[in-house]
Amino acid sequence: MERFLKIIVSGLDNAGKTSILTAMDKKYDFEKDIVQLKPTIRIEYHKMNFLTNNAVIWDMGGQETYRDIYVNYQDVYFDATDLLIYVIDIQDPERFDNSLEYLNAILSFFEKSEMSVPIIITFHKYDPELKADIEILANISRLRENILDSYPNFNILFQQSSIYDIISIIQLVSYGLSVFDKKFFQLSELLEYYLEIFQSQALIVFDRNGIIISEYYSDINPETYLELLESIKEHLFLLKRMDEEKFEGNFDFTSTEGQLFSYLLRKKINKEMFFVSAVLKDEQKLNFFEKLPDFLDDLVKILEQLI
Ligand SMILES: Nc1nc2c(ncn2[C@@H]2O[C@H](COP(=O)(O)OP(=O)(O)O)[C@@H](O)[C@H]2O)c(=O)[nH]1
Ligand SMILES: [Mg+2]
Repeated sequence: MERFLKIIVSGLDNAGKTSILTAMDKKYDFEKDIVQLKPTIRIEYHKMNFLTNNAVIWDMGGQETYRDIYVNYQDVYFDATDLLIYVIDIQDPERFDNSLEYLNAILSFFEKSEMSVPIIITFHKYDPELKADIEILANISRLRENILDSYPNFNILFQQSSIYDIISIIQLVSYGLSVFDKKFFQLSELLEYYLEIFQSQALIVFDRNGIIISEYYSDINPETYLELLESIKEHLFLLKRMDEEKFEGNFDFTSTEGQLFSYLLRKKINKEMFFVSAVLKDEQKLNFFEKLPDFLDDLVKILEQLI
């Protein structure tokens, strides 16, 4: 039987929940369903496939009336939750307390019901131009510490996201799904190890839908990072096309700046298609191709267990 994972996206109204899901819909062609439960209650469902899992994502309204309903009928809404993604608008400090209260209502229910639900808290609207904003960064670390202190028994991952930073949205999806299988950690370790060996800036493994299964980046300065984002976006577009056109083979090209060289490789394992993207400096090319077969061998060993 097919198993559907239940993922809940929650947070105050205006936090950006629907925008995050809309950004994902566009990228991954999610199927969308809207269920009108009562005139006042409208929940949007987004369905997606990831490797062997199917997930249903619930977009929970965040207005006060909704919040009251969810809190009063917690078992109806939060029962059997596999993952909670909680969205906090990092540009709205006046509502931090309000948001923490709502988070507390949900987590208290999980605690009371003895549900160990993994949680991802994303500090959203962390737009690219805010990456060096001292106040925003201070608020993020304050909220983070506050939440970690308050809920020592929960497994909480923190993230920053913005709809103007598509990679952060992709990361949110990947982190969300990686919560479900420990092998994703092995994969991440493998990428970290080979990033060093290749002396590369980024190593990313995508599934056939362009969802990042795992990724690793080196410490890079913001300018390089932006350049990297551009080239990866190109990659994502390309691999989608490669899939559509049943194109056979690999792609390699140099980024516009001529500094970084990105390589995209398609790998079929059993019946599943994967894509590997590596971004590195031109002078590391030879070294990369020399060590690539070892990397692919190790990679296949882990991916085989995931499908
Ligand atoms: N600056 C910025 N605005 C955002 C971002 N995500 C959403 N918004 C804006 O925030 C507002 C509320 O978004 P919405 O998705 O409707 O929030 P929801 O009530 O949580 O579903 C809208 O005006 C969005 O355009 C973001 O990453 N950065
Ligand atoms: Mg909404």
